[in-house]
Amino acid sequence: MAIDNRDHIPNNVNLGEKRALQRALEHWQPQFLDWWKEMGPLGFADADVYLRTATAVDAQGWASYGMVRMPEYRWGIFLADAVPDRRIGFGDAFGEPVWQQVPGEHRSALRRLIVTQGDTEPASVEQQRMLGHTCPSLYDLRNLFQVNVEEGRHLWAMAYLLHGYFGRDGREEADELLARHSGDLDKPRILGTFNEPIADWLSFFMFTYFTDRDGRFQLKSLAESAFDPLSRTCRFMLAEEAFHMFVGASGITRIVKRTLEVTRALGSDDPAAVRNAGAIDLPTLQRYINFWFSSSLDLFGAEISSNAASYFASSLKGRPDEARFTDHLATEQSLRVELPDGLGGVTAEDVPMRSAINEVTRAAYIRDCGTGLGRWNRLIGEAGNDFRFNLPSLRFHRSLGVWAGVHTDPKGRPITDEAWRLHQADWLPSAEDRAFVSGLMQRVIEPGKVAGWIAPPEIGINNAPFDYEYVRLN
Ligand code: BYC
Repeated sequence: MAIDNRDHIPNNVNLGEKRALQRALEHWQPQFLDWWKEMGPLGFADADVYLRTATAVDAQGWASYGMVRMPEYRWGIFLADAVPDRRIGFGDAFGEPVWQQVPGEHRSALRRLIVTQGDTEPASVEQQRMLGHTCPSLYDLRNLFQVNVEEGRHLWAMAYLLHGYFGRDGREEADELLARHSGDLDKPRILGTFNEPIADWLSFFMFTYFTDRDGRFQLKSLAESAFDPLSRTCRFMLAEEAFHMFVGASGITRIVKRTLEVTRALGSDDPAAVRNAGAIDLPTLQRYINFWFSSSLDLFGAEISSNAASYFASSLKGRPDEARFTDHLATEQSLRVELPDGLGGVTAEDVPMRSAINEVTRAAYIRDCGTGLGRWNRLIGEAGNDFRFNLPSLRFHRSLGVWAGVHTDPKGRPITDEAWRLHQADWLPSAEDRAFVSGLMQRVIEPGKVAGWIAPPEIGINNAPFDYEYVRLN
């Protein structure tokens, strides 16, 4: 179904014929806009930004580009086309027709999943609120804003489900999505990573590489859901999400390139010399990787999780790309999961597959994270440098699950508290690293110019050149 952009709320869900729902969402819309004004990008409400907006969900229509002021962005409700005769792909209801309404017995679990997903979207906009003031180029500024407006749209996607399928509790939860705030001591966002500050662009690129990728895998798992409206909305969100990860992957690639250029010019990769020359040394990049990767690993939940087992059993949340698995009931298999042995070592346990679903999803995520590192390491190798990035062990620096509170080195070897205190600054960004990175963040807004710590992109947006005026600051 085509998107009707003349509607007050653009949508392809026939909103005009669902009067009560339309009224409820029209009531929520000004609250959303107030939230955007208060918590969205600070100071750019009047800027014209070269943004893509969805005008249809098919391959041609979903990316229309033009100059838009962010508060006038057409946030709407877009579901991927329904799959005819779609059947439930996993869990106890495997093979049955998917649901168009929420079964009473699954109502609260499903609402919890939708709220948790929805909570991350505005959280990320809040985390990135100040970044516009230190953008390395107009191209990057535009990409930040594209990511922000789309996270706002993903919030709309979840608010629609809450309003449309969960009655009064859903409306209250949709209000709460605008009331919690990232890092707020009294009303923080639900998941840990979304309360971490994103104070500099290096963190932004790491976040879009590692944390948005968690989003990709969670959305893939929710796209498998028996609740068809959730599945359809997640499938469309995944199309938008790809760009966010491109921003992260290409951003880090450009930083690495610039560091290698500086290293070549200096004839040295001494971190202090690289820093003096205004680039980010590779060991600092590794520490940022360690931080954002380990924080994002927590987002998959505990290794052994009765929540995950019951989501799977109830066909609410599957595994990413469920069709690739052979056994969709997952009642017979088990997965070997590593645990601390309580004596400073590592042991392993066979866990029934349904209870280990978070671990299966985390493993798929870790494999996917490796692709960017492979590319960056190739660039480093081609520059004749011996340094290589590594993903730390999944035991390293965890705040959630069986490894929470157990100190290990990046290889996952348990270490004493004393050794942790001694080496922490070698493995995670220190206050000094953060101060250095923050010192590099100077705003560059001349078309075609870029900050000294990052290389320009190879191509622009939608075939426009790099020196296109992607943002007009009015
Ligand atoms: N921090 O059995 P457990 C994205 C809670 S990112 C704090 O271990 P479960 C995006 C958990 O809620 C994707 N609390 O795990 C990216 C539970 O609480 P309740 C977001 C945490 O339930 C960038 C308790 O601990 N989407 O889209 O199997 C920009 C025990 O849970 C954390 C989703 O997450 C944490 N890290 O799985 C913008 C999908 N982890 O219920 C957007 C929806 C867990 O006992 N969420 N807890 O009060 C889920 O599927 C699951 O809630 C989780 C946790 C995967 C997060």
